[in-house]
Amino acid sequence: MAEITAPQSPVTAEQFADEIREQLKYTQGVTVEQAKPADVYVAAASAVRRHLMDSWMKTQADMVNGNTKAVGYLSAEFLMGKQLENALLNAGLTEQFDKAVEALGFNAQEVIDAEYEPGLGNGGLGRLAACFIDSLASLGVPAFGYGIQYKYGIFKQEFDENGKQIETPDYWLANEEPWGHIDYNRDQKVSFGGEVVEENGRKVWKPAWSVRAVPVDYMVPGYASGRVNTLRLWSAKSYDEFDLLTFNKSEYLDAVKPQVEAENISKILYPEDSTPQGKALRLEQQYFFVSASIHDAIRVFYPGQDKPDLTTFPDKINFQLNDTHPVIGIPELMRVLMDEYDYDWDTAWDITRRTFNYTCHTLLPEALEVWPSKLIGELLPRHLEIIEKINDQFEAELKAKGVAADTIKDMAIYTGDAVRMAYLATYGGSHVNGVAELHSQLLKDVTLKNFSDVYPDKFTNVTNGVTPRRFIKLANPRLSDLITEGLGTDKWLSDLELLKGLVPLADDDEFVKKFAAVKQANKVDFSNFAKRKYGFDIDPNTMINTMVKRLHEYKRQALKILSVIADYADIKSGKVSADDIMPRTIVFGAKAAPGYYLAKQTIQLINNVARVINNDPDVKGKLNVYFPWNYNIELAMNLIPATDLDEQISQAGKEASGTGNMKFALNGALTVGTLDGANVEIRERVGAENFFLFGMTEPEVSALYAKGYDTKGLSREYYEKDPQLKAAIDMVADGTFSDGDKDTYKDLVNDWLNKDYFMTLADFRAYMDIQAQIEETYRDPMKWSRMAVLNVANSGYFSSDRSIEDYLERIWHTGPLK
Ligand code: 26M
Repeated sequence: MAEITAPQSPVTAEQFADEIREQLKYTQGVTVEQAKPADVYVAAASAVRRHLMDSWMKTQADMVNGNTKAVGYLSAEFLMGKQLENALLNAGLTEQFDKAVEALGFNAQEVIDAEYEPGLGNGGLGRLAACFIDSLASLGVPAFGYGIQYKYGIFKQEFDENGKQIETPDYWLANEEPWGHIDYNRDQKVSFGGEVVEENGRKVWKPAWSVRAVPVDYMVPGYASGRVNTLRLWSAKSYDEFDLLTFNKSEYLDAVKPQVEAENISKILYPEDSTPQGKALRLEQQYFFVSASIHDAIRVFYPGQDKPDLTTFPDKINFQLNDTHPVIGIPELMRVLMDEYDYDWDTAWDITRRTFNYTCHTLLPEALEVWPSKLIGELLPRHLEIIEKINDQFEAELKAKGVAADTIKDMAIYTGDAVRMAYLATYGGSHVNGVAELHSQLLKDVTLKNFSDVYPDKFTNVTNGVTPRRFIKLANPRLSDLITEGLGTDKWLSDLELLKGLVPLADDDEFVKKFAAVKQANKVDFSNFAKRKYGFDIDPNTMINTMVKRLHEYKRQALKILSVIADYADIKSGKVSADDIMPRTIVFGAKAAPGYYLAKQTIQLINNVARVINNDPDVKGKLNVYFPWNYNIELAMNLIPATDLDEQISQAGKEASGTGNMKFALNGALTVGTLDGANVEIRERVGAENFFLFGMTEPEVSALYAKGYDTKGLSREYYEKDPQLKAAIDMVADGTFSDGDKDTYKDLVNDWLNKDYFMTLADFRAYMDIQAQIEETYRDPMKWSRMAVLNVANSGYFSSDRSIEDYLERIWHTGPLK
């Protein structure tokens, strides 16, 4: 029997059932007989929360009293996923819940499913934040996640009858939400606009308007740590509500206008995840949550003190800036220290610099936020002054270090017209990190080269990771049991490198067969899930080949769909017989930013390729394409464990890390991928022979740009020279996937033939070749499964626990509560 160390609550299933009954009766006012699964969900959630309460309070007390520095993870996004299952696991109540709910006459899965998934993030960056706060709690590190409780999360994606993406609002708070606790007594005032005046030789900011930031607290229970941290999401309320009480103006309806405007600040998550637009509301959101969080941290760590010694602030808490979105926190802390607490500039700067660190999540220059000075000046006039002064000091520092004048100009934080947030973050904090080794290297060599030349010691790498609790234990219980059986312990859930112990089992045919059976059972489950949720008929006896991620040109969903079209064209032309094709089901999941035209065209193309191919009798069911709409955490948790082959095919040098790639490898999918982001490190660890590598490397990509690939239209040569590629593109152009209309995809086709910035065409041949090799391998099931076992066994490094340990050692210099 395996050694089981998972947390166990002392409460019995019967007692837990009683607790649910109590909640139903005394809080919700429904009898068990009247209750629906959604009622039981709310009751169970409230009951679990009660179980976590003591640990939560103790963790907070220890954090304030203790001698361990805390972490404040400042992030505009936390993509948490459903909470109940995770809370039950970490509270040690999973079994009791299952039994209690059955005893009450309900189906456990139905109760779990009744939770509405909060979508307070766009993609990788938001999900990473969620994995990180899980790991911080599981490691017992005192931490706050600080963000925004958007009223509307990422849009719900639907497809219209033409296969086009339709966005509908995600009003996730339409039903009772039992997790967030609104704490009106711990609000903060956040001000905007107005002007800066001189009074008695001091700068005084006279803001024009203020909003009330009200914290909504979510428990973040650690796994097997006994610790429960806090995710504090700010919600914007109007102070004018108070004014309304004494309202006596004539325009009654106009009176609520300011209130509506204030509450707009936390109304909606921006659905763009690159090429940020300089929108005032977005800057308001950023300042809103960052200012409230900084003041909150001061209140938490110096309780009841009017004149706290804030020179110790960086010893109490370090703020991690999750991308540039919270970087306005740097001038804000300067302002707070100087204007609210009377520190001089140099002291304030020293404190600020020791408080912040910055994580960059991109390589695309257009994704680095740059704010127009005019906008900052209107919204935050005092901050603009401070930024200008930071820039003056920075230029003087560079000059003193002997940096050339034109380089200093290139490095400007404040250009006169604009403020470059990545530069402000790099200068204003202690450390800068990228999110995978290749990414961190490219940051030093390209994106932030000048900064790395002047401040080489600031730069470091922390490779991303994912939480094994949600993405193995909860998502893939069968594999979890098999791992525990194979290792003889379940300790791997808090020490994922223990998966290495599975390496010898890759040579044990019995184990490999069990592993294959787990995958097969997961595929059957997924097929049922897809039928229930989407009405799809997925054959679980085909290879499940998945590409899920935001839709971006650089991620190259276009490369995948062109390869499918090429295979289809081969069947239609009789070059290949459908009988010889290895049966495959290709599953896409992707949301496009609402204003991203080519991304939306790609979605439309994929949907129509699916429609045509899935219904063509010539294909004989050998090639199938499905595009479940509204990819989210729930779909990920169902699809990843069922996947045989995962696509990570971004153009080399563009994907900062990727985290889906890690989830798939840990769930025993093989990867077809480029040498990009964390793929590089995954391949190193699982072994080159267990990874399907193809395509140009980053230096090769750079060399091809230097030849003028995108500017001289070189992609057309690839089209002309490769008949299979030509056939595929021609098929898109000739209306095969648009009922004969030749215009539907003309912009997409035009881009491929004349620009193709992300070199889809240049990598096409290599991609087709590797797919042929993949088919050959898949035809040997034992070989494939052995490779998959080795992927699982060697991916323990990609736990977010390891990422957090790297942050602790390299950046935060702190550790668990004592
Ligand atoms: C910025 C300004 C205005 C509106 C939206 C944004 C914005 C929001 C999200 C910009 C970027 C956003 O996310 C970027 C992102 O998800 N990056 C991904 O981060 C992952 C975690 O590090 C990496 O694994 C991915 O490679 C990287 O693309």
